[in-house]
Amino acid sequence: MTEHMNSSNKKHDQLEPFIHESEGQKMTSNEGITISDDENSLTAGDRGPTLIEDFLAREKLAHFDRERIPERVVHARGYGAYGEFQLYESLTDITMADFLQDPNKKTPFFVRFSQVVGSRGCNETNRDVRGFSVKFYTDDGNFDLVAINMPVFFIQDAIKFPDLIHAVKPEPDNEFPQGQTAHDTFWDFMANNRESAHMALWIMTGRAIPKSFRTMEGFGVHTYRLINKDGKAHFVKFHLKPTLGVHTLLWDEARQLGSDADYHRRDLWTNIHNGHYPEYELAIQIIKEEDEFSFDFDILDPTKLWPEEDVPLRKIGKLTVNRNVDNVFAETEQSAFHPGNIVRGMDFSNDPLLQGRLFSYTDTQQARLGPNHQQLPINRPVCPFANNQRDGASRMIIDRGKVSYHRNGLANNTPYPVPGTQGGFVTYPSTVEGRKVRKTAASFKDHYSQARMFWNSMSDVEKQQIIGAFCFELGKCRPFVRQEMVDVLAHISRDLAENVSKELGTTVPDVQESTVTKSSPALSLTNTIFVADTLRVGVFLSEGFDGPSVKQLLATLSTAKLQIVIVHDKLGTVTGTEDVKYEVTDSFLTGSALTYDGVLIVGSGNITPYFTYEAQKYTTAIYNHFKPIGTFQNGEAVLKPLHLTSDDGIINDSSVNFAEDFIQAMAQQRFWNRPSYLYPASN
Ligand code: HDD
Repeated sequence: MTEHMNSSNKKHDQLEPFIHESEGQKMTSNEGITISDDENSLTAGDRGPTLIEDFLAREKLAHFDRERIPERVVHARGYGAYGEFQLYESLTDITMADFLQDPNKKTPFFVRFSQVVGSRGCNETNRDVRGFSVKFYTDDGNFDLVAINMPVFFIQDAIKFPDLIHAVKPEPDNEFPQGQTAHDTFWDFMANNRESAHMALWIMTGRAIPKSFRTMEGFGVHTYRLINKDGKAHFVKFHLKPTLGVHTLLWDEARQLGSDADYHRRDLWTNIHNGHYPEYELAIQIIKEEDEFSFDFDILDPTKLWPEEDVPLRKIGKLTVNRNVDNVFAETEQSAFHPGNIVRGMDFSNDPLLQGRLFSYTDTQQARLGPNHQQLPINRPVCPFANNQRDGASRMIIDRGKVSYHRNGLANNTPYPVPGTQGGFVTYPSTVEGRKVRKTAASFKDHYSQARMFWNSMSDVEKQQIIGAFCFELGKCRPFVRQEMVDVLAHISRDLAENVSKELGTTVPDVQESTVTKSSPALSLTNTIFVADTLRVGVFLSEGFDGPSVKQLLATLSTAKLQIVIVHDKLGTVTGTEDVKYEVTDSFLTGSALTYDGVLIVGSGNITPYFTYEAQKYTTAIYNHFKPIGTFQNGEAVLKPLHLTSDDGIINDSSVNFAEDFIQAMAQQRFWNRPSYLYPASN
């Protein structure tokens, strides 16, 4: 039994026999031969050559030589975990999907978060779209929601995907930059493929530099269908909404935090390990089939979103991520997702990007993992499976019996197909008509209206961030490419193009900007959820602090679900009056100001000059990144000499409800009224 064992979870039960413990065992070869010496090769004489007959050394080295498999062609860097999904209310009205019927049923899932561009070892705080793939192990087969953290995509047709990825990957002649979009070929692609205008804005927001996987939304992007038992279909889009809200880094923060390449996986693993289980609500938007043409965009176009104000979200259940993997290679690296993995009660739409994906994912898994990848423990369905497919590399199951064909008499014509009326998967009989053509539908040709709606929906701070991001990204490109992209921006918003041009030395062409005035408030992160749960408070504790009052304060903060990080001059313990002691989590040397969501400076009678110097350095960084600062007892003495120009988000203990006020400030997370240097032209 592993520490994860939970007998009510079918996936955990299924994995258990595959879990292999080496601890406490005698050492053997893979063939089971007991090894007596694992440090010395077999040689001819003490100082002689190694003998080829040394089957133990050969086996060990040859296996090592094959430890790596090809990384994913995109989304190579990723991190996964397990969880359980539970429905809020039955969806029988719109789908037959087994896992969407019974609110009492828990469906296990595996989730993998990823970055699109970088290689397996790239930096996790790079600006990039994030993948959010979920494999639901339903009782009726696997459903994969292969989502990203943005609701739209760069291109409309899958045939362009290789071009997009060639443009965004490191440039082939010199192979840099790694895992980033700030280079010529990417922006040259964006400027010359105008359908990407909407996505260009999304990737310049904070969403492309998420604060953590725990505070990231997921979007299925495409239009799918859900089908009920009467055969009635609805168009749907899938959303995953984090219960902590959507929170992002600032660009400057992302760059500094990048000194820890594992920033996001460390956060996810640690929070799951500590029992702070990330949660996401699964939601759908529904459009009736008869309303397919009622919108000013084509619902099959993946560069368009369905404004939530027009097509409301229906929250249908919750995903709780509650178990780390035992082995990243076996589980996360070998996981294989595919948007074509749908279950009875679902179907695709004609979205040309989705249609192309339906080919590409199985194909890539064959190349990366081989023809039997569905049999790997991580990918196996938890329901029974049987068919006449046989053999191939690394087959894991042992197929008993002579018969591997359909129709047969020898096995009583089994395995047998099940009619749609009795539980078999049936394709929705949508109508298809038309001549074979290679062309973009006229309804796919408006590239600027939703981009403009998105721009209109941003708060001033978000607009500043977008402008700043364009200044950085295009600033890394040659002047020709900068100008190409400013031309695109001018079609969306002249104001945006002018602000970016101010910094880049480009000129704004005289083109008609979009005249769309509509905005969608749901798109602005000012309207996300703000809670204190799991936020990290760096508590700067100096030796000799007032024991009882600090103890009481920190207990209150913990009750509000804040995570306390004790920071001190050095590791070990820090002791206050009445012998109150705390174990130090971070010293000023091992910690990093930007990993705290806020700070609490606790003074004492004997603050050391080193404490003052470091606490001030940290606090300045916290202040410049708009985060809350609390001072307790004479912590004020550390803060005062900094002469901070705004006291917005700075709470001192003269406040009657200090603890509550500080908790509330933590929940608010950023105080934008402070002087802003988000991009050079902003002042
Ligand atoms: Fe893709 C991986 C999401 C368009 C081809 N994609 C991949 C992953 C995610 C997405 C989350 C990581 C899967 C994992 O964790 O293992 N991709 C998307 C979304 C798209 C999209 C939301 C558009 C809305 N993708 C897209 C197109 C193609 C691909 C148009 C090709 C025609 N994607 C792939 C791939 C990958 C992949 C090459 C690489 C590794 C893998 O599939 O398993 O097949």
